[in-house]
Amino acid sequence: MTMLIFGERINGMYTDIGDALKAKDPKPLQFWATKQEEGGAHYLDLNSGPAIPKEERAEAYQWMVNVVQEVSELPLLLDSTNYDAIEAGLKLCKKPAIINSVDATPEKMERVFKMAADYNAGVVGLTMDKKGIPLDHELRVAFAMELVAAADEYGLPMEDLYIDPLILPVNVAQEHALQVLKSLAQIKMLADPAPRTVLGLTNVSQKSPHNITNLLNRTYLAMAIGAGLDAAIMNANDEELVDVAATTQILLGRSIYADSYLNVFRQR
Ligand code: THG
Repeated sequence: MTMLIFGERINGMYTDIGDALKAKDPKPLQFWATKQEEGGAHYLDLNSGPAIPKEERAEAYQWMVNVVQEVSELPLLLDSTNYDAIEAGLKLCKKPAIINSVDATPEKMERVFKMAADYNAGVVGLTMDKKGIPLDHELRVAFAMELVAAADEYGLPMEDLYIDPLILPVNVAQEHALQVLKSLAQIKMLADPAPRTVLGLTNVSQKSPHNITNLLNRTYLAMAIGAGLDAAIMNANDEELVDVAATTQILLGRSIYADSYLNVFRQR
């Protein structure tokens, strides 16, 4: 199974998308849906961000799902903390989607895992609870174990559970980067078959100077895949980042080497 690329760009934190959501202008969302698909994305993450007030989120979310599906056949990650908005979106998804995300709080896990069963969706499980994100990998892995147990209880197959040990910006939370790598390795040993793993990769370089953000993303992606990362919410239009993903698959023996392996990966 090749490394999965989840395109991050349809997110209201980007001003073009935030403005488009407020104006109900489909063009920027459709532009980025097509562009990320061309870059190599396997799924598209949809996050309305802070642009839309809470009471309008479900309707806005349905609009996002519809306009993106008009131009792209890619499956979607519904990225929201508002589960009514996610459920509204799930009703419209043409392909099995992934709910992004749930933390290890029992009430939330009940709602989300039941919803996943009802709509044949996958789930991203965050290794945190209402008290926040732990530093130590032991605590992250303990939350991962709770997510695995709940998925099992509600009948979600391990291949549909994506555990996210939560990478934070290295400029303000440097010590987390190594703990996340250790967590990835241990999460892959929690169950057989193992749950999948995912990160919001670009978090690592957030608010670092622009001349080093690409380098941070590319280097951390290679390290994380080496440790056990199966999927990343990432910039699908950084060609060298996508090439790093392809190269890891060669060096880990998951794709067969040919001098032209980059072209093979890009055309797949
Ligand atoms: N885990 C899960 N889901 C997530 C995240 C995660 N969803 C949201 C986020 N984190 C992943 N998506 C992004 C999208 C953009 C950026 C970071 C993560 C980002 N962008 C640029 C920046 O700030 O430097 C540009 C922003 C701008 O232009 O305004 O950082 O961790 N499950």
